[in-house]
Amino acid sequence: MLTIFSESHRLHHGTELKDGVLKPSFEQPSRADTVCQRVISAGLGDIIAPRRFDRACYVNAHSERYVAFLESAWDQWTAIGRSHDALPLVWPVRDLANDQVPEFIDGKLGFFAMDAGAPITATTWQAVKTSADIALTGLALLDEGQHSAFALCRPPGHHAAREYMGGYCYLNNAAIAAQQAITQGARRVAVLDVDFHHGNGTQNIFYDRADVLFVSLHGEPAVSYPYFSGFADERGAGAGEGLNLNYPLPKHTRWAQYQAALVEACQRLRAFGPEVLVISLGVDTFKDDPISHFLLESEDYFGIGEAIAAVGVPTLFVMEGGYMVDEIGINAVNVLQGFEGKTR
Ligand code: Q9C
Ligand code: ZN
Repeated sequence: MLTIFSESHRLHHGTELKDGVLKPSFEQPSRADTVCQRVISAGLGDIIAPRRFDRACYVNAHSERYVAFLESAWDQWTAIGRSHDALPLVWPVRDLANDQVPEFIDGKLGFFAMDAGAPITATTWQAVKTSADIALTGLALLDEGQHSAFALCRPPGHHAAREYMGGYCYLNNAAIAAQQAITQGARRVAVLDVDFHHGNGTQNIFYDRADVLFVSLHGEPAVSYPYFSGFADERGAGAGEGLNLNYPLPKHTRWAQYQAALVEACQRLRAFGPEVLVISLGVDTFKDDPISHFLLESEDYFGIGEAIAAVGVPTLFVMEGGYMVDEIGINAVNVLQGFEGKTR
């Protein structure tokens, strides 16, 4: 399997609130480098650079005004003399929600964000754009006849919705690739999200769509970020009714319980008859992940790849979460090798 990777991801590293204190984010550059090293040491296949794509490829999954905001936020932030990471501090909750984009940057940051977990630095946009281009390059490889590809994206994408960033995510790399497949003529595309956290952004983007099935396995919202989405009764709307499937799982979920949900999810994916399958590949379901609470072991990740292979569709793997442990490389590559038929 080919891997698409760029060292440009190192242009992004920011801060986040942890226990009320601003600290370096768990979402660190070393993550992607660890996974890349494992791709090499496991002999997964060649590593190639991303191609460049036009910003028009990000619009459709996202709105024009949101992409324009991401491109210009740092300049607006520094124009008034600020130099630390740009972070939002006020949000349009429930009764305050309307469609007016504020003029001032503090208002814009809140309007286009779900939380303070997506800091913007001077070089964030360059890393974010390259991450989306990595996913789009992976999709192009499938078009060119590859049965699978690994988009080693960083920053991740699945919390980014049509019009907001959050949870370390800016552009939704998996959704952009899925949308590109549709734009290029695919009639049905499916996205399976196995990151520990609910893929609220991908759900938001495709919620009313009949041509994209979204399926997510994740920690139950009562005790897991992002807390306000990922319930089993969120099943899609309008033409997309029944085409959004959430599998919330309890704290301390182990492989047997996870596998049962995954196998059912994969049957639903297969029944939909997609021409392309996009996987939001997070490995923060691991027992030692510092911000999550499932208990998967490294060898279980072969089983995730095996279940995905049973769907029997050309598959693009897009890297999402997995934090601060040496095993993220082993676990991510175990999924890819499990997909290729290696079981131990
Ligand atoms: N103390 C992804 O895995 N913070 N995003 C949760 C941790 C945000 C995770 C609280 C987690 C976002 C792509
Ligand atoms: Zn996650």
